[in-house]
Amino acid sequence: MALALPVVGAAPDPTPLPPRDGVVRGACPHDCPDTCAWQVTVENGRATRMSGDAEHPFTRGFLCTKVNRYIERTYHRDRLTTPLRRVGAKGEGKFEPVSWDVALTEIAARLRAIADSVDGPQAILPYSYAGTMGMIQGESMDRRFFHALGASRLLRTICSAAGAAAMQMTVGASIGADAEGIPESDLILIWGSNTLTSNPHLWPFVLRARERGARVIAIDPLKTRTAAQCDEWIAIRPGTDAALALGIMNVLFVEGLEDRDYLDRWTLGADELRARARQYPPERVAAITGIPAERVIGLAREYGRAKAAFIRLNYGLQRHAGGGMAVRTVACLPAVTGHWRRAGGGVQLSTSANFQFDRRALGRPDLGPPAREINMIRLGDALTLADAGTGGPPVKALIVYNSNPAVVAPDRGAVKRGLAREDLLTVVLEQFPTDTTAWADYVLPATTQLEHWDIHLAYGHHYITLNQPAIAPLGEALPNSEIFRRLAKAMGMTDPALADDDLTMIRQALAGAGPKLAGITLESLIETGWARINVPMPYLPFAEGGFPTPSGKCELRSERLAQMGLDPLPTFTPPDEHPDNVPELAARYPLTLISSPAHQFLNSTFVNVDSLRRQAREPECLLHPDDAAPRGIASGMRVLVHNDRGGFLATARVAAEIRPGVAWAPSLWWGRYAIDGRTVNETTSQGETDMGRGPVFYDNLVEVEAVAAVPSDANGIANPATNSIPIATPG
Ligand SMILES: Nc1nc2c(c(=O)[nH]1)N[C@H]1C(S)=C(S)[C@@H](COP(=O)(O)OP(=O)(O)OC[C@H]3O[C@@H](n4cnc5c(=O)[nH]c(N)nc54)[C@H](O)[C@@H]3O)O[C@H]1N2
Ligand SMILES: Nc1nc2c(c(=O)[nH]1)N[C@H]1C(S)=C(S)[C@@H](COP(=O)(O)OP(=O)(O)OC[C@H]3O[C@@H](n4cnc5c(=O)[nH]c(N)nc54)[C@H](O)[C@@H]3O)O[C@H]1N2
Ligand code: SF4
Ligand SMILES: [Mo]
Repeated sequence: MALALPVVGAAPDPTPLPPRDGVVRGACPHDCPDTCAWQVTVENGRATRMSGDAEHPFTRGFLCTKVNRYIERTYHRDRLTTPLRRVGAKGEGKFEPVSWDVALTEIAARLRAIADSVDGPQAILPYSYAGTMGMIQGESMDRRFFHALGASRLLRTICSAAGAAAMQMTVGASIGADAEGIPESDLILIWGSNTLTSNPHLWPFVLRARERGARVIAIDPLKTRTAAQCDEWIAIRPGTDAALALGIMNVLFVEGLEDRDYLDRWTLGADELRARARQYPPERVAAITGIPAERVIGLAREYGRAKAAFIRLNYGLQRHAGGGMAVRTVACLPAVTGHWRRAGGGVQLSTSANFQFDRRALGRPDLGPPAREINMIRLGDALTLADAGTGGPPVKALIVYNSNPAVVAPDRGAVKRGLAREDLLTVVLEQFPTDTTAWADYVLPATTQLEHWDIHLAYGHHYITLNQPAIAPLGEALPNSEIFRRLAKAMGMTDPALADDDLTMIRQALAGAGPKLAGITLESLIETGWARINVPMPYLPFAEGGFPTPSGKCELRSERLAQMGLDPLPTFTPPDEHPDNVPELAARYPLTLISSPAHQFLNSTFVNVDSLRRQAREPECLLHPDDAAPRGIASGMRVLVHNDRGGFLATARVAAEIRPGVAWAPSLWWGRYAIDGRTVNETTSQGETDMGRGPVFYDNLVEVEAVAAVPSDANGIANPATNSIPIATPG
């Protein structure tokens, strides 16, 4: 098998076992709350069928639209199967195959030269996110390597940072209500989430509750496929959720619908919150949110009278300047009504903090000196500013894995200018040629989840899952962990922690784990495939307080936020790009662009899978008829979506499935498959949220115009016009 290829030194074999025919258990690696347990049928060493584990209480026997195509993706004609070295110009995407030995020896020499130069090792920047959520292929040997090297540390904020910080400040951690309690709910609020697309395995629980009489309400500027299935769609103005939650509290307190006992016993700052909520009467809330005052009152009554309301809070409302405060404010609601007391009640944003892996043992931050931190959503600045935007050395080498920053990072124009730098060494570990690999100096072929070991937490349920490799790596592909082991060796790094194999690291992650993982071992997981972590069923995390905050209570008032210079109480923070803040900008760019996931893609993953891309058709922009008519736009017309940061072409769809004043571009298309090579992140900013330094993807004003014909930017990755934009060359 491929692991027996010429190696740099003698790295340990990371995957004893496969290939083996039969049914192999695994875990879906994708960044999705459902973390499905899957079963792969292998015949003659080839994966032939995949299905969701029917016995898994959350997977319930099905996989989603995208991952049903995982075999097609794995054996895709474009799979990278050998290391590549650039031969063409930067961004041209022209490479020659080289051996692992040559690739790693050359990369090691260049990294060593940078580390030994005046810039030092902090001029090396790792860039990764959640291409795989696996603890081993996502945050183990890679982290050890960069820590030992003394490279810059990446703040991995691009998805959940604002919400995670908000939950930490309010309930103490990324812990939430148990989705398996939902059938006990009498009211379900799907708040800023398109469940049927991005969390589909939650839906059967919602349907159970509904059969038993629950009402289901979506709060979303967009009538998503999920909102269309709900009993009611509340079309909130983007970025105004905190005001709605405060308006609900206003009514709850005025009408005596709060749970005084819960507030007295398990919260901090209830009186101050009551006073704050007084400032948000329904009329004011209506003016901010665009939701009629009677509906705010009605919703508050329904919520207050429900016995166990479940709020499925997700990331949509968090991708605005006030996103942290919005999440925090909504997360206060079940403490006001005491819904945490009952199964099916409470809020769920994430359950991830229950998975107490020994992350220090995995990532070994102690292997190297402390280093500067670079926020991943400011990659454009990091690559184009002489001090990387941090006051330190310029970035001279970028090592990308588990991510596709040329598509997913905001302010794509700045990112592309950075990637175009002749003096930047870019190494990309990938399964496929992407917009990002096109800019690489070296591309290293990575295995898929069918080809390597891993262990997975979940952020939407309470089951841990082991992934066993089902087939041998294709071609010369290697797991990320093995690539970093070999690179460390090639650089002459000798710490024994840099040689641990994957199964050893799985054991380390579990050996030092917290009590919620006690008793779960590699061996037990090989036996069972997955296991419920040590929480009761259903899990009522805060039925009797027990908040992991400094006070042990739900912090309606947060002293920590006060110390950070933020309002210690829930408050409404308008979007950065709100007409009140930036009237001149809003006059030129009056529409708020939301670029949330397309049903067929997972962020930028799966865009290259033909069957899924065909279903998604082409980049689209949805507009309300009231916005389309004055612009002379009809369905099917080509439009330019743009602002001062950039623009992209899309095909218009006009329907009353969106709030007027809002536009939707289902995401994330790659430049190479887009109409004009440009994609939605040309328009988004490198701005940061109030908490957690997260992205503000949907805090984004644009204009949409009908266009006759626009010059094509061929593949959008090698456009001479964009490549030649001068940059502030570091150094
Ligand atoms: N099919 C598919 N599944 C995915 C993903 C994918 O790309 N495709 N991505 C995965 C990842 S990485 C993540 S983080 C999760 C994301 O999961 P979710 O956060 O549930 O993301 P979406 O499903 O897009 O839902 C976000 C919704 O928020 C709405 N929204 C936008 N702004 C606001 C606002 O200000 N207020 C309110 N109330 N709503 C707002 C959007 O219109 C959208 O419908 O999904 C994961 N699952
Ligand atoms: N405008 C806009 N931008 C967004 C968002 C949005 O809603 N709107 N969503 C944001 C969110 S929530 C997120 S989480 C980020 C997601 O950003 P990313 O984490 O970058 O996610 P993907 O686009 O799925 O890219 C993951 C890449 O990793 C590769 N990969 C998968 N497994 C492996 C592996 O084992 N090894 C290696 N080396 N590579 C692997 C895949 O082939 C894929 O190209 O995007 C963000 N960007
Ligand atoms: S992407 Fe989500 S829903 Fe689809 S198979 Fe993976 S974990 Fe399940
Ligand atoms: Mo995400």
